[in-house]
Amino acid sequence: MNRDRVAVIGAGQVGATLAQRLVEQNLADVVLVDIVPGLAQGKALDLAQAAPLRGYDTHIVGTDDYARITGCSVTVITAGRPRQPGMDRMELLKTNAHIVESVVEQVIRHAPDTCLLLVTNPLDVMTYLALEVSGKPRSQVCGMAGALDSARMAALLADRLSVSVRDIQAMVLGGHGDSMVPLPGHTTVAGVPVTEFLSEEELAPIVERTRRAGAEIVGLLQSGSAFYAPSAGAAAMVESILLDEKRLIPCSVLLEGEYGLSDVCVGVPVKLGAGGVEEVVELELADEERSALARSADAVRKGITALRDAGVLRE
Ligand code: A3D
Repeated sequence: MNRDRVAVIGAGQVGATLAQRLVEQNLADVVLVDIVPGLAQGKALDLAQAAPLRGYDTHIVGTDDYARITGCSVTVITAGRPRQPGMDRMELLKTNAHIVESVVEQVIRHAPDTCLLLVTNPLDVMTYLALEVSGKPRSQVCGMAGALDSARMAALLADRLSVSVRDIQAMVLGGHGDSMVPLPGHTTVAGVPVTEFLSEEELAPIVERTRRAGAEIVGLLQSGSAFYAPSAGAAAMVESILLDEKRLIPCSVLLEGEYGLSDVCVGVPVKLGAGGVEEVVELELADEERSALARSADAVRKGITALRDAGVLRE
């Protein structure tokens, strides 16, 4: 069978769980890559041996050889360090920039036509770096964060309102950090604005907990960061691309004047289909939401400037 193939770089918590989701959904064959010898091979073997029990025919291989990713239509990059308690995502900048730079170079060498999906933090800066290193158009390079942040907000709202998660459509824009911009005004419960169910005062703690959701989990785990919901966010994006679903998902993407911003990657709603990022969707934002998005973009720009100063990015 001529199934789609997806490369997942980094066989850690997020990468291995994503690989599991992709093969269990019978969505694609997976090539799992890690720099640690044996790690991707071991996890891939384990997942392949779960197939008879879970009933999937998709194939998975683990490797440390990038030549194996040739022909993969989508590549998800999860390689890099996660946060530890008390750490800001930006503290991962330099370490992860070197990892992402070398990973993108190798991916492009072996799968030049692949669509790149970034997960490594700090997400928006890594998406910008991957764009520059790969030389690909913005439609082929995007970052996963809005899917996760929106899911977190939706889960909190469903719990608060005691309704099905399936009926909540939440929207979180901005950089993946403390300055992210949850939009209660664009969040609905079965099509009804959430503001008709909850007052501004009742929504405020949900918005705040959404912003801090990643840190809350890091604090509880004590080692490593969230991976079930992040891998689910990446799987939803891969699915929308492979099946040409054209779902509207907030993703980190290079802005070229949309929302009054340019030369920065930040989370905004995009249409994801077979062509990758097929459209950047511009929402009507209230003045304070627009300025919150601009502030969030400034935080990302600081990271981009730090990489320029360190010589990782071109001037
Ligand atoms: P972890 O479980 O440590 O896995 C990372 C894996 O990357 C390890 O197995 C490493 O061996 C591997 N790796 C390191 N360098 C390379 C390299 N050069 N080539 C190939 N593999 C390499 O971390 P994790 O899976 O929990 O998190 C991975 C990354 O995703 C971190 O940077 C997290 O901060 C980030 N993350 C982002 C989100 C977003 O929403 C954006 C959510 C969760 C995690």
